[in-house]
Amino acid sequence: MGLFDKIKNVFKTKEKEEIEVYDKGLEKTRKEFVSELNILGIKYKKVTDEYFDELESLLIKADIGVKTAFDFLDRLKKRVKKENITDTENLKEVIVDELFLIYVTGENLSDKINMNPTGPTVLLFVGVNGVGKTTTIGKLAYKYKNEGKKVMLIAGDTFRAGAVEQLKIWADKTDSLFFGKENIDPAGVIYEGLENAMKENVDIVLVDTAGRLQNKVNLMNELEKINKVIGKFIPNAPQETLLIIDATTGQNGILQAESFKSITNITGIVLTKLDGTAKGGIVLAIKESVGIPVKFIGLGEGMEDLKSFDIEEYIYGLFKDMI
Ligand SMILES: Nc1nc2c(ncn2[C@@H]2O[C@H](COP(=O)(O)OP(=O)(O)OP(=O)(O)O)[C@@H](O)[C@H]2O)c(=O)[nH]1
Ligand SMILES: [Mg+2]
Repeated sequence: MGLFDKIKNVFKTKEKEEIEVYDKGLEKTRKEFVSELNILGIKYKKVTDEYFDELESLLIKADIGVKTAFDFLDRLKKRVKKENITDTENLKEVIVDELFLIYVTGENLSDKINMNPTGPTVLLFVGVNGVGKTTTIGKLAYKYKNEGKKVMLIAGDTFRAGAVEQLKIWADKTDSLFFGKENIDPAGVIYEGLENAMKENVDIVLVDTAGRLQNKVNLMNELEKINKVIGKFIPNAPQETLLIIDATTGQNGILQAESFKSITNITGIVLTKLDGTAKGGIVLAIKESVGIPVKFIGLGEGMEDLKSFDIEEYIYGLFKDMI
């Protein structure tokens, strides 16, 4: 079965709510990208150089990244030649197929969360101001609680007014344990929080941090200190350091990913606010330009609007109207 048919089948085989979140969350990107792709197909009917030029602008507009767009077009042109494709109508399938390949080829990047088999799993959340760190932690607490796990949230963002309280609200909402103190050093809070987590036999610890990037050296030192504290309690922890990126910031998000990658060991990306943007192509750009897997995507503000990233569902969400 070709990928195109496989994706068509996604809708039949997966749970309906799962699909609906992608469907709704990617509506903006889909409306813009797919409807313009359809218009382009009608306008040209035949695959010409002009068609490719316009396709290129379309891809860049969807924020798949300039390099990704060029590579993609190169591959597409090769296939057009090899498979003798002349009608734009027949190209659609190849476009979906090639976009999928951008994501799955290359390095063997895992989108699974690395769990600690012998003790608490610690997930550390980093990212600049307002990208959705605290909200993502709340959503994940909800997810893990539903899976029957004992969850603790630790407020490592100790400086911004209201940050501790905001996380506490999420802990209450999701019936998770909570540890937080205002106006003390983040590493200190995390230390005390982990002491509690060990005592309470917690399965998953989600650690919030402050979003500051004004001073790279400070941030690097602070993250190093935090990592040391966490590693002292649990060998090999944090099991994951997840960088949160706001999809609506487009290429700026890619720059943030590169910057954070240079100061700490980022193991995965959470791409938030995909529901609020027509730049859904950023998922592909991040993989191609930064080489870090997207592990979760945020498709709304609600507790249930976080999904493990699934490339087939993502492609389905993008191309539903086309296939
Ligand atoms: N539409 C939409 N909004 C989101 C999503 N994720 C987070 N938000 C919103 O983004 C805003 C900022 O989220 P926070 O979780 O406070 O962000 P933060 O990174 O913790 O911010 P700081 O602590 O100030 O650095 C809130 O209004 C959230 O509701 C998402 O996936 N979709
Ligand atoms: Mg926050």
